[in-house]
Amino acid sequence: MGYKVAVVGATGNVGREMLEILAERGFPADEVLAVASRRSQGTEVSYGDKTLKVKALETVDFSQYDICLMSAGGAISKEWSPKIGAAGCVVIDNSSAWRMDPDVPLIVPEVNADAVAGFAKKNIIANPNCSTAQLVVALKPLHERATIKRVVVATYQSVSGAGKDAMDELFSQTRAIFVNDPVEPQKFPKRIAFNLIPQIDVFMEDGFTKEEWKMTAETKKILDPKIKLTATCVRVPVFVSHSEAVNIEFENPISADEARSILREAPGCLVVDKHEPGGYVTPYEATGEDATYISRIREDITVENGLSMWIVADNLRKGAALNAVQIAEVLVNRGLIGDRAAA
Ligand code: 11C
Repeated sequence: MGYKVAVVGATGNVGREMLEILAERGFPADEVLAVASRRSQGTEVSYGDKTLKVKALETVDFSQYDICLMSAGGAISKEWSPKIGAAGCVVIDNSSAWRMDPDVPLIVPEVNADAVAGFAKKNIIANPNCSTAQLVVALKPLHERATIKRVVVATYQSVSGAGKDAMDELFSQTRAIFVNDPVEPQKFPKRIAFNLIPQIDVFMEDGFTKEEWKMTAETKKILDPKIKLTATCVRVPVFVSHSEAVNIEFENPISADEARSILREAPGCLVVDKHEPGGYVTPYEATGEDATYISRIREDITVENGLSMWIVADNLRKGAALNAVQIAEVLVNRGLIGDRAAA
């Protein structure tokens, strides 16, 4: 017998991916319910080779479900996750609403699966920001070997991180430029087609953007509060997959060869690092894949114990939906939730 799973935000970029990944990985579900806003009620979404009709959030009795994968934005999550959790259904939330709550574990299974044990206080588990998830998957094994002191990262983030409308905006602006139509930025603060934008999310008082702050705060919570991290987050005209140029300073010596062999063995990581044209992974190749790809690993001789590298992953999968499903698998595999069907 399996579990009863609700996917809230089922019509969005990440929600659709959650349904696909649940089916793809054969998650032991007896029932999967697609949920979204009243506006989307009745819309059809795919779950493997099945088609599900979307139900409106307000009409669902969550006491009948074991797990709720939620990707409906921060405001909906703030209102609904506590209610769903109180009904006995464990929420795995993809928004930023709960990530910094000390009673809510923030989990990347390859990095801190054991921290999931704290979920029962609120019945909520948080999924990190996509740029953080892929970064910590690669940092964790290196931190274990040589202890990371400081990370400097520049991101190259695809438009899918900003939702379906943002993907449409890149498409329509690109088309408009080709046919000589006027280009009006809507979702993004400036033109995104054939351009890039050094702002993701709102500005904070110190001049960093919230996306940059999230990378620092979430890395500390997931991996180690002692790690110093500074980020510059940039939106690029790529549809799917985020890339990161990362410079890492360690307490202890670590060579590029050692880092390569550690990362080759590390869960979730795939090293593609040939010193020849094309011997690295680009966002196009990472799209639709589960791995966090690491390329261009090299020693940084400008600091003691420094490495630089290039990290790419599908932001809708490892950065969101896949990570959420992996957390659900941790709950199931560790016997941390009961299945309603068997009760
Ligand atoms: C982006 N990383 O690419 C963002 C999307 O905190 O979950 C995810 C925002 C978040 O725009």
